Amino acid sequence: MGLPEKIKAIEEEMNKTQINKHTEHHIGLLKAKLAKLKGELDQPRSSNQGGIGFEPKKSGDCSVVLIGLPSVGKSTILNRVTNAKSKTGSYFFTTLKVVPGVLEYKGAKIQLLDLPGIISGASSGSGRGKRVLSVARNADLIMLILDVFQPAQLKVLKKELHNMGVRLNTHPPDVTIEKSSRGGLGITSTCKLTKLSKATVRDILNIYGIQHGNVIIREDISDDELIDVVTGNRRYIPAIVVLNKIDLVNPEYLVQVKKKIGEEFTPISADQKINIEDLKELIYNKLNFIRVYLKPRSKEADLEEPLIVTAGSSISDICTKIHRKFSEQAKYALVSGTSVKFKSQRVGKDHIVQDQDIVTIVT
Ligand SMILES: Nc1nc2c(ncn2[C@@H]2O[C@H](COP(=O)(O)OP(=O)(O)OP(=O)(O)O)[C@@H](O)[C@H]2O)c(=O)[nH]1
Ligand SMILES: [Mg+2]
Repeated sequence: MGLPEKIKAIEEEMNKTQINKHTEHHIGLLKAKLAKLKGELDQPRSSNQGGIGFEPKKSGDCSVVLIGLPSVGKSTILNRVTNAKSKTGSYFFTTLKVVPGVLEYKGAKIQLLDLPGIISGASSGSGRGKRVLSVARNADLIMLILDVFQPAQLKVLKKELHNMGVRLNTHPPDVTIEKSSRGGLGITSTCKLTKLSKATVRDILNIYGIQHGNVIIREDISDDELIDVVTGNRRYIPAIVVLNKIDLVNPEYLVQVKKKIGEEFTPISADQKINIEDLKELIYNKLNFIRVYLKPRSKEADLEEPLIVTAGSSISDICTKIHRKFSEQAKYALVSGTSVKFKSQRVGKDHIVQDQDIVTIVT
């Protein structure tokens, strides 16, 4: 049996199995086997998936992608919020490759990437859809763009991204796995596990060839989340939902859509310039930027042009941002601001900075 047949066989078995307390363990193992096989299926192909126009150069402080079905208005949005001129049209698949644009906002340079539209099944095909979704894997923020008349497209977008290993608006499960060469598997949980048993944890890890080591589980995870941890190539990315073309509907209609979508979204009209400034503000806020002022030794700090980094950045991250190899040369830093107790406090490279800190890197 080849990989695709093995995958199909497991999927069929999963469909046949009723989900209840007795089959939980069995289902968990099937899921793990399926995830492992799917990972194997993707491996040899992933190396040459790029192709012209699909490996955008990262520029600016971070990158944001626009994902949506064809003709929902992705290119119109890009043109509206950035300096770009991406082709738009009233027919499907107007955009055929990645088109970058830059949004300058509050001192940050945010790269937005307009992408070709994806359709249901994109993640399992071998065509362009998969390449589009791989671009999303490297984003700092994903914008899920919906047509005002098709709010149900949100489910399609989420499913396709999920199949590509992208987890939206959530953090990596708080689980550590330390492998060793013998001694069996020690499984400790610091909280009550209500969604899977330790026996299931053990068997799922066995499927991935982990027989010895220590596992510490610090939150009430599901079998899917454990599989995400063992698989290791999942991307945890913040996302926003944007509902475009609201110029075509009345406010009552929007209330109905709100009920259907069941989560926060930003209603806009790229064409009629409605809520565009709110959208820019939301993008900026979601990226969680902070400003850091660099101060050369024995000179004044540059308060005009802050360095923009994401919240949670360390001195080391700042060095890398200044220059790729700068972190190796840096020894420590002198910091003034809310992240320290004293002015010009000496800190190590793993010190986490806060908004408006003044930083001197010492090499
Ligand atoms: N009424 C209205 N039409 C819009 C709006 N935004 C975009 N459109 C129209 O919708 C059509 C599709 O817009 P595009 O920006 O090309 O859509 P796209 O998502 O980039 O499409 P693909 O590249 O084919 O995936 C065009 O005819 C736009 O003029 C809007 O806010 N309101
Ligand atoms: Mg387009």
